[in-house]
Amino acid sequence: MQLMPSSTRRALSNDEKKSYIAAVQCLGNKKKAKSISGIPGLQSRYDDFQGIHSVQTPDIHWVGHFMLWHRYYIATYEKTLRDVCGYRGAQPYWNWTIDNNSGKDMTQWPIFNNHTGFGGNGVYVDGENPFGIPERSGGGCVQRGPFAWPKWSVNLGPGSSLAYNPRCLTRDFSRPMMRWATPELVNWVLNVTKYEDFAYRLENVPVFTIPNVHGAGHFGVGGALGALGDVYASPGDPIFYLHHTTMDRMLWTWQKRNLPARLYDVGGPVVPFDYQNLVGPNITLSFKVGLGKLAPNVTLAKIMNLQGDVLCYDYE
Ligand SMILES: [Cu+2]
Repeated sequence: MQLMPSSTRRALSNDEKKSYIAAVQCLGNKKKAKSISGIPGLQSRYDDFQGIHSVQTPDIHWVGHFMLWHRYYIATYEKTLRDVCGYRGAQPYWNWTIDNNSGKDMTQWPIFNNHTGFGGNGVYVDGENPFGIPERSGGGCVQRGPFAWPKWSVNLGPGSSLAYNPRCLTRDFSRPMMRWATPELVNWVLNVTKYEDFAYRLENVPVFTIPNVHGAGHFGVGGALGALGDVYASPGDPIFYLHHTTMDRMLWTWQKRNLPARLYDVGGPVVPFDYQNLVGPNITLSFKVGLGKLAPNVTLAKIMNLQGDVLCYDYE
């Protein structure tokens, strides 16, 4: 598989932003982009991506291949936006450190703009907050913008449910969680020599007292009741892809700092949380990741290089 060449940068023009959002909306339209995953109940290509993430969630988080599975996932998503929906631009990333340090209220951040972004917070609703997400401020439906109901519907979840369950996109901003998105924390993740340590630092442990940049995007936006805070169903919020593209960019940044040593360095457990290898081995370059019917299975060796046999893109 060969992806179209693309370069990814922060400052998109309004037209570029709109064309990306239009392509995502197209992917969610079952008439324009009919499901091919074969997972019962799914209707659109967008559902396919959310579905395959949900199905694989127990095998692709807190493992060595977490970042590489998501790399392949996003690259395939970008390819599908191009092939199925005629998208001509690049897959954008959301550099949250810039917004986080801007001094502006989250509602003012460009990514949440109702006209050129993804719309903002959900309306405030009372609800369960089992993990004690601080200062949660929404939780209900996103009211405006391109992903407000009924222009957009989240069709799977909550949690691991794959039953067709169309409902509004929810967000539940937490400013304190978003404050984890600092350049200092990014640098801490990058400042290791082995992939295994990079991957561990990036994902860290799933608690809400130890800052990590992965959690910042998920819980700063998704909070307790928002789609993006749902480990299985989080790709129901299109911001998922911009958040994870930033982390893929971090991985490439880390690789590029010493390509001879890092282009093909992998490690970390096959089994979630098995960092001591008490249950299984570490991943190797011959370990395979897949996306069901959405793309062929590939070995990790094939997706280490952004400009190799399978992938063809770069970051600015
Ligand atoms: Cu994920």
